Amino acid sequence: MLILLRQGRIGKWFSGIGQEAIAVGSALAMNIDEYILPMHRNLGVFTTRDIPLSRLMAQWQGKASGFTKGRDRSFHFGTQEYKIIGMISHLGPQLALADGIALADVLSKRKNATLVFTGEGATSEGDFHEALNIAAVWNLPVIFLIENNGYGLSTPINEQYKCKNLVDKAIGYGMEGRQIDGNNLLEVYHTISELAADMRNNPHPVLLECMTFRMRGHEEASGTKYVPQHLFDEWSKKDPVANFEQFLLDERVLRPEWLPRLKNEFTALIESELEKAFNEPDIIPNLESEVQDMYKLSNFPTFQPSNITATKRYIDAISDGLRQGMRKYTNLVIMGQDIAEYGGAFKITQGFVEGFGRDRVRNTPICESGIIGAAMGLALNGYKAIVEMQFADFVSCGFTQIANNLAKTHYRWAQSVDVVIRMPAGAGTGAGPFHSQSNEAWFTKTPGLKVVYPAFPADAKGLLMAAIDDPNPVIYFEHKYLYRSISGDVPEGDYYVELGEAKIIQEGKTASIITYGLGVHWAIEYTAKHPDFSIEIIDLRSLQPWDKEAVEGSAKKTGRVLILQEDTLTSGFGGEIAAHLAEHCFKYLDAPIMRCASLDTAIPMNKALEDQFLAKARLEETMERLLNY
Ligand SMILES: Cc1ncc(C[n+]2csc(CCOP(=O)(O)OP(=O)(O)O)c2C)c(N)n1
Ligand SMILES: [Mg+2]
Repeated sequence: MLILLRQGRIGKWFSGIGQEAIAVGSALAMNIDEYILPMHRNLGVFTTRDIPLSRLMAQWQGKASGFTKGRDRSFHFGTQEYKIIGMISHLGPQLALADGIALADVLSKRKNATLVFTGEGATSEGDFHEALNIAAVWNLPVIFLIENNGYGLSTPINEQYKCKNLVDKAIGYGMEGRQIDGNNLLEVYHTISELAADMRNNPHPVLLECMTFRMRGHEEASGTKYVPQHLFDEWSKKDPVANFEQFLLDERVLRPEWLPRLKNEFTALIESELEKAFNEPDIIPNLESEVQDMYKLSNFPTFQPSNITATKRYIDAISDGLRQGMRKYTNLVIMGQDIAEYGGAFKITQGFVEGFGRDRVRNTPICESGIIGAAMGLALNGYKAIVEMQFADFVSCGFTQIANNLAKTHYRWAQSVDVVIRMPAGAGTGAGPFHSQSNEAWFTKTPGLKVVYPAFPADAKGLLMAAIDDPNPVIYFEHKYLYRSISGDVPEGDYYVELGEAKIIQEGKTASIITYGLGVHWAIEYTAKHPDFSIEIIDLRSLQPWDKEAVEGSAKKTGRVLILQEDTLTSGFGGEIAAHLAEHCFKYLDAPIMRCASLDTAIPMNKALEDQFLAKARLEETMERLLNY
């Protein structure tokens, strides 16, 4: 790899020279059907699992027979075929995925262990803490393997952590910890074999610190000037490959005269596999598949809506949808803070533990990132997951997992991530800056996510069931103010509303109000106050994908459009609709497209201030301007 790099024939390369025993020894010790989640230096995991070298080379060269169709580099891919789940660049988020994978094994009573790697540098990330804590609290059979190679890029360990040994942290999590010589292949192999065998029968996590050294730069371009020479001198004596070779010679497993032949065979194999990849044609960009592969294709379920309906509050319709989903999919797991016996902050899952058991209705520690990561792990290992945010505001703590892991996985390596994030959002309850946000725009601009925002009980149920059914990550907004303030007829049994379909709430001729969530109710209130105006109200219901056809149709019909959103004005979703209409419906418009949104401030707690903040305060005035233009 170093030669190829110098020849400019491959891109970035993170060398594992000096650390080979860890990747190879641990991969040999794990059963072939057990998941391994390696990091950027762990070539040995991939070769030990017998992935053809030509495919690895093709991956690094961005060729079609690699694992990501040229979309991601180096080891940033997963493969179910080889039970390897590769990292995203952010390092730490990888760890919680192992929790979810292990949980799926435990729930389906498979006696498997899961192995996840981290560098010592990434143990400073909060994700490390969250993942270990979850695994400990839930007794998950995960080996958290720290490759302590002395440096995180240029940062030596004394600038990375203060404790004497990283393995000492195991005590704090209430789990077993071991520290071993990571340069001794046999020690790695035997330790992992023993730990895995133990946890297969008696699920529990272990923290394993493997002491080693990085003999090259972080990646080749960054050099090693910051590493004192004496460290290289000392550690080169402990080279794991040379020492293992000597061991085999001493034990007479190998004969010296075999060595040249063995090495020549490997060299020839590597060269021929490399040529295969180089001879493969370059990828020809295909616009359609690039866009399409962001999501897994999903089919809207065929179903017969029941004629029997019941009047339900918005909140009860959500519970109904959840319950229905739990009945339909026995592999569906709900996770969230206080959702089990306590029933959740808003009591949406009250009674669920009695109905579905604690395995599937899981209280979690307070760790949004770790739990969303665990949800992804469940999805990788055959489950479906719903994560309840206690408040939508707290989703910022899980942002990397959503925007970088959930959202990008299908595009990167064609793995769907079947996770719904429930988001109790919105203002109107005097809850202040951190319990009131309508933060849909954080997600609508991230390709790979679907985003829905129901305004009525029936849609709340139908969109939730459709979100659960959909194999892609769906961010499901539910408005707290609507929970107990509105009721409506909701069909019993299975009920789905197609993602991406808007609804005309009322027809009109003079102007259109395009809105969603609580905005729909403001619009209805406005038109009720002005029965003499002929206003059309469109409830978007879904924001990603959104119903361009319905919105364009309404704009063409009325020629005047007001976009009403509860979110703050700047860069809100309404801006996207306005831009789209300006581009596609300009000639039909009789007035500028107007936006009515909340103030560009944080959300205040005091009722009078909150009322002033909310878009509703400016609805009359904005409509007047639109109608009089
Ligand atoms: C969240 C995040 N911050 C910073 C980086 C940049 N970065 C990539 S690898 C790395 C060092 C990682 O050190 P360590 O975890 O010890 O792994 P090693 O490279 O030594 O194997 C850094 C800082 C990143 N990829 N992600
Ligand atoms: Mg390191």
